[in-house]
Amino acid sequence: DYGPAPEDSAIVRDWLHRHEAGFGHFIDGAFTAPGESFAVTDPATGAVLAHVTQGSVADVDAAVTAARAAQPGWAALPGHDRARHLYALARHIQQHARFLAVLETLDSGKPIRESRDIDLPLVVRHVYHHAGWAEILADEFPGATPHGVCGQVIPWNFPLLMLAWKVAPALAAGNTVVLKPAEYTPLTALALAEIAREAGLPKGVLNIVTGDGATGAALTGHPGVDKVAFTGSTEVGRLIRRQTAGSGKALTLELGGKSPFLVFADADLDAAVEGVVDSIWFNQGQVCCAGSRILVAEAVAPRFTELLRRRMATLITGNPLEKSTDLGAIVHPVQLERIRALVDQGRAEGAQVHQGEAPEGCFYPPTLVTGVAPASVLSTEEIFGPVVTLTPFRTPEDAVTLANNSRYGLAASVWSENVNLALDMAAKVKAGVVWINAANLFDAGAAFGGMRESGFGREGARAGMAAYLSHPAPKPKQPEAPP
Ligand code: TXE
Repeated sequence: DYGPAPEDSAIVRDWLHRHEAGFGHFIDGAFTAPGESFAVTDPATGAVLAHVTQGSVADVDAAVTAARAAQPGWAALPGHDRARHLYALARHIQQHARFLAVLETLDSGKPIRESRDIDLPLVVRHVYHHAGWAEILADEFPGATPHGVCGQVIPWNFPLLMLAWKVAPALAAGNTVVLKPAEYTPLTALALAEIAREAGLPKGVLNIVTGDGATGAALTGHPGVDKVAFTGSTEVGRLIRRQTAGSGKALTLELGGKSPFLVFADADLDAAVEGVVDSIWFNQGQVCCAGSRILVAEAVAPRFTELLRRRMATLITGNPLEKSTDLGAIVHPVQLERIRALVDQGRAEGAQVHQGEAPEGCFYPPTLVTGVAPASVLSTEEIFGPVVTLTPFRTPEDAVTLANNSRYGLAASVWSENVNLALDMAAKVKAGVVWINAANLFDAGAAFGGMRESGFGREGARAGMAAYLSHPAPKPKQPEAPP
């Protein structure tokens, strides 16, 4: 039950109205005066929501200085005291969850159903989970110490959830943080800064600097940052790897994907169709681990394609604030153009494009593409939109070859009623995460991360905690690094 959305929207409108003069950064427990700024828009309507400061090198430096000053005191707190702060933060986020969900939907274009029922609950769960880690850290990682100051740069597809994934373990471990949200979607991070202050988080422990890629580069390159954590494009991940090489900074990268979705002949096809919906048509396909390549057993390919096309036709694309909406707006016109250009190129290469409906504006319909060659652009490029390819395979060996024919290795989904086959596939497909008869399941207690050009390092669970700590020898095992 969603309750009266207009009430929640009114709270968001009031909040935006209060900040009409623009947002500064959140540094050392206080907001700075707004500086040179850029507009943040609602992609569904094009309306300007707020003005946000473009972070300068000096702004980043002030934030890192604050984080450095706060770090020894934060790390010196007994684990249960850091836990107490994180429990308080989680409770305060819960209290503001409806406000944050509406704000997230306005800023990113994602359907309210997703921000309320998926993003926000996962955010809260993540903070609670890591509060628990803070309590048991000394026992679980004897001799380990925090890195110091973490510089974290996050993308726009799950603005608040990516913040929680990065901030919660960093703080639990005794690090302090400077985080830069994506330029398209900085608003929930700023709201969270207010909430952290309200929850009594000590000043300087969490700092938020807004801005674009230049601000991000100033942060990841800052000599006062000990650990860099980045989620975003493979291109920028590569730049950051070069920038930090030899600096002694710890680094984790969560980058792009082109994840296979394997449907075997004995699979529950109706369930697999719902799996596709949750996989590629979730968040308009702007999901790093989206199952963007369906590989389906030849024997059931015609029937599966038909079921999928029928289901696709029922999906509603439109106003993200409507609770019946399945696909909201694409985050930004630049991304919309990118999706369009890739699909046009695929069409020119001879692919058949089947589409649902979408309104005018920054929207893109759910799209199924058949007849794609394995080397074609639609089979290989991360589209980051609601576009999925479908390719039949003959044997399980063919399926593995097709699945692994990618420079990425983030996630995979295997559908079969034969558990031996499913487990065999899970071992053979090169992916950091493999779901069986499921897709896009996330939990703070399960590690997430990629191999190959999808990056390295894990977030969540024990491995995610370990990434925020310096360990006495032996060193934690590093997953396969990208070239
Ligand atoms: O990503 P960027 P963009 C993929 C997806 C998408 C494409 C482009 O395919 O279509 O990338 O999106 C900051 N140093 N993904 O251009 O540029 C930037 O300000 C430090 C997949 O928006 O990687 C933002 O905060 N930081 C992905 C963040 O990096 C820099 C999620 C991500 O932006 C920087 C997003 C620099 N030199 C896009 N340049 C996923 N895997 O989830 C930019 N940034």
